[in-house]
Amino acid sequence: MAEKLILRALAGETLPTPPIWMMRQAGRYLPEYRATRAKAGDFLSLCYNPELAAEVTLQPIKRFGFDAAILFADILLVPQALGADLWFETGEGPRLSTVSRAQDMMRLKPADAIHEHLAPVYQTVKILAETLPPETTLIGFAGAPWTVATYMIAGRGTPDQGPAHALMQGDPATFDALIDLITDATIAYLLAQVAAGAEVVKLFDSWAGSLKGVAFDKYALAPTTRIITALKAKHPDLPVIAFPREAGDKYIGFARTTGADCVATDAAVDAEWAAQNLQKDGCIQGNLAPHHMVTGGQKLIDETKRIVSTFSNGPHIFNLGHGITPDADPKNVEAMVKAVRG
Ligand code: 1CP
Repeated sequence: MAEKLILRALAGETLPTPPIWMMRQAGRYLPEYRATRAKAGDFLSLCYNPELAAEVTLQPIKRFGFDAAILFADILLVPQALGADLWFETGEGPRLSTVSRAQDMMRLKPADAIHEHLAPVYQTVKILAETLPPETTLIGFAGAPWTVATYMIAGRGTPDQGPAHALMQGDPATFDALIDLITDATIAYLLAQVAAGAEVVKLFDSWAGSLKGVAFDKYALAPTTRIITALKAKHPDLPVIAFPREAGDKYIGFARTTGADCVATDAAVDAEWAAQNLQKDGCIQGNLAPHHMVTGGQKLIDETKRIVSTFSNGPHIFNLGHGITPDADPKNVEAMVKAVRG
């Protein structure tokens, strides 16, 4: 049987204390991250520098003793590997060349052409697999096709994913071709991460909540199912975590339908409800609201303990409901870890 706590929880075991890691655990709230990023030059140079990317991946493990390390990279490296331009505007966020009509698709590369561009990421995974403490699980990841498509279509983050919805309605053939291309590229990318040493993979569908009804089934459920089916055909025992953020009622049955071993729940999901409706299908990850990492105090301790106790009758990985923010205080992270581990 697997010794690592995260692998045990993902295999369905109810543990006396849930294992813990944190979305965006390597990031700007840590002074040591900012120092290494400065050494690399900028964020993208850091992503493509295997030694430094491995270093920042390990920083939160050394500081907090988390049970999992998540590869330091970004979901937008896949569009870049497919041929999109990608840059980060300081203080604003990512910018990409856009896909808004059939001709834009013709400028993109085929899915199996991504590996040369992404080779440094696989090298980061390899370094991590060789250097992580034996009790720490290595998580690889990718963005889910819908979420990646929203950035490729709009060329940036959008509050309502308007441009992506417009393309879905206005030119469904181009939209479907883009989703298919990203799906194929994601399968190839995650298989390469697993070959390099990733033990678990996570699919981030950060904007799944803006897909309603049939669109959710077609563009969140179906691509995720296709990816997980392809991964498990080659690696039947590979655990997969799916994060259909803000999916609401659509969380019900998501793991069963897609084949995911675990669903990550956002902070809007009531833990009591999730324990009743979701945990019977497998492991739950989540779901402390990230603002507690900024505000701290007794509320942080009480909320942490409430979540741990609510999920204590089934398999659970403690995490935030979304990424930790740059204004978070590392002392609050320490307090959270202590509250989980008792
Ligand atoms: O200035 C900096 O140093 C860049 C900030 C930053 C970081 C630390 C970005 C830009 N990406 C990352 C790393 C990152 N991104 C990881 C690494 C591992 C870890 O968690 O420690 C992961 C897993 C991601 C995933 C990611 N990138 C998502 C999905 C998860 C989520 O937060 O919803 C998304 C949507 C992105 C896109 C992205 N990259 C960066 C930003 C600021 C954004 C959001 C852009 C937007 O919508 O406006």
